[in-house]
Amino acid sequence: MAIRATEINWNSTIGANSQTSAGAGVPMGAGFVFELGAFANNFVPNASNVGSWAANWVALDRDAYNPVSKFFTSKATLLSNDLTFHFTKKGYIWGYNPQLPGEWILMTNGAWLWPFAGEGIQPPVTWSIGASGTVAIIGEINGSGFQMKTAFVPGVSVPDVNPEAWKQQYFSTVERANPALSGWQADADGDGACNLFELAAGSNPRSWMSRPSIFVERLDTGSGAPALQVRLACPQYAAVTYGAEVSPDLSAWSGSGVSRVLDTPGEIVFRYTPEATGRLFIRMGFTL
Ligand SMILES: [Ca+2]
Repeated sequence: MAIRATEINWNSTIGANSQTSAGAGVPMGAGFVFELGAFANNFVPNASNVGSWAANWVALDRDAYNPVSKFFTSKATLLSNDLTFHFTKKGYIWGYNPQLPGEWILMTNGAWLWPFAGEGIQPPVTWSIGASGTVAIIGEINGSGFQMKTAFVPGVSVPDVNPEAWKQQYFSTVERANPALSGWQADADGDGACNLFELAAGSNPRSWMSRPSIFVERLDTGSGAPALQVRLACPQYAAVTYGAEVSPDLSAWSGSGVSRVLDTPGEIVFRYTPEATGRLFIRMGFTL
């Protein structure tokens, strides 16, 4: 069988300073994710249609920004020139941070047309944002004192997560065959949060310094007993179903009386409102 593949090396410049919309005082740091992809349905992104980007976005590869060496670099394999990745269509690199919702940069270049993934293995191509001709659709690039600077785009969702692509980002092929390390219930970095929890919360499953940010609170509603709520900072991926349950004894759990009360960008809150007597525990759960 003929092999159809082309490799795309895509990267930013190692060691280059990059910033968030807040400027030099808030450099691009841990949690930023860069995706190489294209927009389906002949969608052309611009600053006026940011609300529709995620729905039309098809990611081919994904890499976490390295805040120490200050760059991202990855190698994508293009297997076919379907309509979205047709060789007449442009490629884009989209950077965002699930833990800093709204900080976005989208970059492209007139030379970034999808290479031909035809018969035989084609020579690799390199798409570097430091190359001449690279432009930012939103955010800024190659400015004074920075290579990339995100813009603040409020109130719109980030691209959804693909669970298998997420695993590939953090686990090698050998590691993905080892459920004790890469299984959804496993805790690869030993920080107490299983891999599924880390995916749901947008944290890094291979770094104990990156943990889901979750809090349980008693809330005085002004009438009756205080309500109990659980609050998670997370990107609200559509691929993940977020839920919560309460229990009087950590044995019998029920979702009755629990509702999702507040969706602000980057946060999910579940609240139990019936008057509680005695002890009550609340937990959040995730399914794919
Ligand atoms: Ca973990």
